[in-house]
Amino acid sequence: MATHLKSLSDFTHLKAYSAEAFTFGIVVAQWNAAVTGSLYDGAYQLLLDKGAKQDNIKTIQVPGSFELTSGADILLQDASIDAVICLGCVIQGETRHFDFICNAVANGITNVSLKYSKPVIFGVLTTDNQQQAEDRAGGIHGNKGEEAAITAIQMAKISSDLI
Ligand code: DLZ
Repeated sequence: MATHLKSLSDFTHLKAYSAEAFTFGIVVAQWNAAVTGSLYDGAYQLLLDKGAKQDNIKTIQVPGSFELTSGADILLQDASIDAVICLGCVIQGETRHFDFICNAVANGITNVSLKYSKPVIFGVLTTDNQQQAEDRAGGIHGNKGEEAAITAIQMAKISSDLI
């Protein structure tokens, strides 16, 4: 049964979910590695804290965020994986690269999720500058890698409840 949220910003109930029964894939972009490394540490530790087994967390690295979709596709060829977390950091530059990469990743993640009928989580920071990225990768605005991991656990649970 769906949980009634007091408000849309009330995510406290999500922290109750257990990751013990699930297998996760994590794809990490190497571009802006200091930031994506922190996102990864946050996501990985959160999965462990929620009961996931180390053997049930499969990680691959890809060159940049543009390749996160391919990485998720590769991981999901392993049918044992219940959900994939994509972690990247795209920082606004002076070229239109930013828009192309952000749009491609968002669409690509949606498509790969629908192709395999498995949750693929968008854990990609899209920021104006380096400081905003650091603030969201273990800084003053928390760690978005942890939030991505919580989302992955919730979605894996929803999937398994329905199948
Ligand atoms: C090329 C590029 C640029 C300019 N900026 C970023 C970025 O801010 N974050 C990121 O993850 N990747 C970036 N890349 C690399 C692309 O994602 C991709 O790896 C290359 O275009 C090769 O396909």
